Amino acid sequence: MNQFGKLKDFILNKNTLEIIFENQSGFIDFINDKLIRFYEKRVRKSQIVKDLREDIVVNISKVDGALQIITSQNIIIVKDDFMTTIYNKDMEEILCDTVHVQLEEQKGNKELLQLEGHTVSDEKSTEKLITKKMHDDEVFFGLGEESGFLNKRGYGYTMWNTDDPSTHIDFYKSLYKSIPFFIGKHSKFVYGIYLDNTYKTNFIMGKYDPNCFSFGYEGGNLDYYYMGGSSIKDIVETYTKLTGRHGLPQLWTLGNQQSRWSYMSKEEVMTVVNNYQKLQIPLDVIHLDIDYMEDYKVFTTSNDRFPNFKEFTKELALKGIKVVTIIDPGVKALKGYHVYDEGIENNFFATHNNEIYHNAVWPGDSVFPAFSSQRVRNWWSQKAYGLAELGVSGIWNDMNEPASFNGPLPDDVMFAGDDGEYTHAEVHNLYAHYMALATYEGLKKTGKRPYIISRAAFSGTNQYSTFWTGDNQSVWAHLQMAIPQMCNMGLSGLAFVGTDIGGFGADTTKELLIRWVQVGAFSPLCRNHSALHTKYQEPWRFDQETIDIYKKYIDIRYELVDYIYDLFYEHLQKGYPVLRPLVFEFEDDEKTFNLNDEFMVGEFILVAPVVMQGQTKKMVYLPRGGWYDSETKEFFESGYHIVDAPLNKCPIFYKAGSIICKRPKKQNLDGKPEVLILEVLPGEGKIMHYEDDGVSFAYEEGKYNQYEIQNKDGSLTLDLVHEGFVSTYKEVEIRYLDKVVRIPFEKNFKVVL
Ligand code: MIG
Repeated sequence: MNQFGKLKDFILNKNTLEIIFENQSGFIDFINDKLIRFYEKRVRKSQIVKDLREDIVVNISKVDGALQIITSQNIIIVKDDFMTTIYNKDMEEILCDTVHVQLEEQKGNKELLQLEGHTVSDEKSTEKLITKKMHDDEVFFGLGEESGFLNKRGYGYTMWNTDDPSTHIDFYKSLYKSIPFFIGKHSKFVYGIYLDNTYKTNFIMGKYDPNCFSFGYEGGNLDYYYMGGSSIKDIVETYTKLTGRHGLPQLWTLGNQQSRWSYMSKEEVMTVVNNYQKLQIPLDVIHLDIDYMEDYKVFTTSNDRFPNFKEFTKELALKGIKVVTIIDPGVKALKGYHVYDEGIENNFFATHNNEIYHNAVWPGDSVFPAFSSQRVRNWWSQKAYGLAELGVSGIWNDMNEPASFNGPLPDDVMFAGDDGEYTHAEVHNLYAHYMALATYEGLKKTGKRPYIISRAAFSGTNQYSTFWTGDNQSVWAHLQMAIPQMCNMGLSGLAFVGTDIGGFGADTTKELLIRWVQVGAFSPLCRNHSALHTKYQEPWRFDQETIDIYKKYIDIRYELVDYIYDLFYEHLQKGYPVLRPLVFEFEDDEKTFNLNDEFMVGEFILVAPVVMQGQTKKMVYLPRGGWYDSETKEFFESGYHIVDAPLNKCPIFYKAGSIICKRPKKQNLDGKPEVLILEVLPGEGKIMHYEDDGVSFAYEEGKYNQYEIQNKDGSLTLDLVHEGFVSTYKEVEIRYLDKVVRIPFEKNFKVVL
């Protein structure tokens, strides 16, 4: 692309370098040691990134008609047409602009371009491409929830939030979420790229041309961030600092959640809850799908099916159960319906050719709030707060791509914004983002940490919401895909994620449900959900064995809730995901690069689930260091092992040196435990254990405790390193292989194991 032309001159103004080319200027911001932004002048400022600028020193000189830029970490060469190469200090190449040879050769070959996922129209292709050299050993991770495998090399994706109800398969180009961020890794280098552009963007990771990968944008401006560092952890830390992290969740949101499209009445819900309690399978949350509403009108409740809604939520609260209700963005176009009337009166809805834009969703003829405007968000947040006043504890945002039944919204549907009006082309990918923000602002008025579950997302939406992967199916391929999907979401800043346990569409089987809960119990979001007209899939819908195994894994989940909660605190501090691929912990081990059927929860727990029908043995790869079977405490060296995995066993390993915080089993997460259980394995390890009220924002004022716990030289020490909360702990139980020690809880102690 000759967008920029010959390099002429440059101006350095603090951290910003303007490079004057013959056609237009290109800019580089040296934000900090790990973050460099490449861009052209934007029409509108970014709606996503945070300002992380620090004072740093750069040296610039002109060498042979190119610019040579020296920073504390890198040497960067910029040539004509803004062609840029980033090196380390020893002039080893990390990332290098190149020409997309095949694309250049095939100019005019519409078919190839289209195959690669680029938009080609007869008049003009609006896509602009950035193409980089792909190294032979280069692998790619990230890009959010896209389908397929952990390593994205050889695949292509389009970032355009999409609700496509057909079965999600490997070569799917777009799912519900758009996260234009990836991690590249080759030889000894690792880097991240975030393309800060909300229009439709394409990421073609060496799909056709083995020498290069490219990312392109179909509107807006060139604007991307290069993240450097020495590890994937560094890159994820920087990316999540740039786009935001999830705050601490309320503790109960880590509990078991049961959903169905739909539980059709109060009685049905009560039966589900009573069954759970009778079977003593822990449960904290019931989700209500669209049929709790009156005619699918958002912010109404059906008097027939759920009379006296407030009493209903109160009754459930007494049983220790929280209610989450679904909310769709589409507002039924019906005079006399208050949400519609208020929206019309105040111009809250999107327009097309200066008329209110209509499409159809569940309520039939519907209109779409312009969440990109603060006025609209204020209004919507009041409505969300209204639900909280009815005793609703969390909101489930569905259909927020936005989905529409009468064809897609035209590109020139207009949405009000805080920075002028936006076209649908520009703001489509942010629709869910702003809807989540509005919902967040509403639920925050309760003083509690908002719980929102969203289907669609953009980079940064994770500050307000948790996510599920939308409409999977009850097929083994989707259980298999759940693992790389959740791993890549975690690497892409989405910390609180899960898949519909048992699968949403189609009929699940006993075996599939069991294998799925063995994954779901370790997913940050643990929810069983299924579609209308499919087989019911609560744990008791099969046989006693299913109940027993389901209970076993939900019990394990509840024991591990504090371990998981600690990981959310770690996420807030460093941006690390709760559920992570092995490559996140062992990136120098190439056997982890394409490992799609194992994952880690934090640094200590390795989960190796069976994801194949009929399998009762599992080939497990264990990276360096020793590992212990979580049930038998049998020791395993690193390497490949074939382990037993009968239906009632998901192979789980604790890393040598692990300290795993557990709590006694209970039916739900109300109240705080009095016993701190520490499961300790031989070796060396260290954790920060975090304790607070699990509900409010008081932790932001320091009202929490933090304990440093160390496992070293055959002893275990605990030290209170931050005190701001009255601990409920009275006792500590230390489990060390087959030994159990109980001691009174103290703020500092040392126990010889
Ligand atoms: O067009 O609300 O992904 O979880 O049960 C289907 C009904 C609409 C899609 C969601 C699914 C939910 C369903 N919804």
